[in-house]
Amino acid sequence: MKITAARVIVTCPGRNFVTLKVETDQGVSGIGDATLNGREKAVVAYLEDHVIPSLIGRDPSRIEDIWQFFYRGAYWRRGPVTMSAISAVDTALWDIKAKMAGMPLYQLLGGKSRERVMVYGHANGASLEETVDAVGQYIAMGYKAIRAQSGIPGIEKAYGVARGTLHYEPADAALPTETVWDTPKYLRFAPRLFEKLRDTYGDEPELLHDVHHRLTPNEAAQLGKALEPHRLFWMEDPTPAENQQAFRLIRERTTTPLAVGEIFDSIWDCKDLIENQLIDYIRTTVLRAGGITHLRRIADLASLYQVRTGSHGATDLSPVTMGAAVHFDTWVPNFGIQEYMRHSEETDAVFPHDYRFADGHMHCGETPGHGVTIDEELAAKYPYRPASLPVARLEDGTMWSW
Ligand code: GCO
Ligand code: MG
Repeated sequence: MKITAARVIVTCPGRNFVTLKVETDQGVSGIGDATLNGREKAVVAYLEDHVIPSLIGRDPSRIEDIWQFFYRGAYWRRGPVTMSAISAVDTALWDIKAKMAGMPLYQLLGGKSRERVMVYGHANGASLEETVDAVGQYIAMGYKAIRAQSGIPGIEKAYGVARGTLHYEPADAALPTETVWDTPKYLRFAPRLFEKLRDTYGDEPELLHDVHHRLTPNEAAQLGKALEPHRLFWMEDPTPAENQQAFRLIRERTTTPLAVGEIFDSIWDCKDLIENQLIDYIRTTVLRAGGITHLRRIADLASLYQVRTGSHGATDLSPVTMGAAVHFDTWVPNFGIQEYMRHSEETDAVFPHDYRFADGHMHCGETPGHGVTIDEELAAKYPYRPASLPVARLEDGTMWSW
């Protein structure tokens, strides 16, 4: 069996997506997601100039060897551009292998560990009251787990809050939007939000919150402690994780569960956090962390330390990632939860898929492969539009983590 062609499809049905399509001499093809929000063209160039020429003519069934060729063989290892490209190749090859076997992807991985996959949705509002209402709407839609982000009095454009009724979409302008951040205002406000949510909806709904790398380890510990009475499912990205040991300072001071990893691209980014049991959930994805092949290694390492998975699933990850992720989640023994932000109708039409939401859970479907395809004719109707993620500054002008 041989790979005869591979090409990159860029489309913008409301937001940009980069998809790799791999074709074979057996008439079977597979697709992988290579979208890197705000840096899409860098991955397109990496794939077209440095990956595809070496892919043509290879045997697509040799998934592991191809992974090693592009990772170990590249000399310049890791980084989001390289790893998003490798992930797309890997996802497309697993899709092909599963189609050749006539099996849904989860079967190839080892079969079902569960019947359905719990997901969490994003509720947000411009004020505390609006956010409380938004959480109620998610409960009414059947969600068992909800992430709550709210506008903060005195802070303009807080992270995670949609403008108008749109789905939250941070890449909102060609050049980065400048936002302002104020930690003391946030630390005073956030515990009040979760107190109100528990008062309103009781103990049952799982509540999550994303700090988006804004706090120092000590501030994060303060927040974690203040949130303990409200029993969060997790507090996400409380501090930047370049220094993995920073999490020890948080861990020693609070029992609020910690989740990290949406920007990690290899097992090395997770190693100290997992081995030292500094986190509860690892958020690496099929898309960013080297595809199914590498994500499986991360999950296996995590399982040794009772760390569970909680893969990133924002709208900048295409339905191709969501499809592959739901198969992975259906198999992985140490599954925790899956993030699920709904895509726009335009996006769902470009990427017909088999996964299905029902009663707060996702079902992966039984179609051979990962169950997601691309309508190339429709995709061509939505040309690429430059869009960047915002940046953040403190009120005095200091650049801060967004
Ligand atoms: C999340 C994330 C996203 C990111 C986005 C960046 O937890 O879903 O933090 O909202 O900001 O994926 O591209
Ligand atoms: Mg996040």
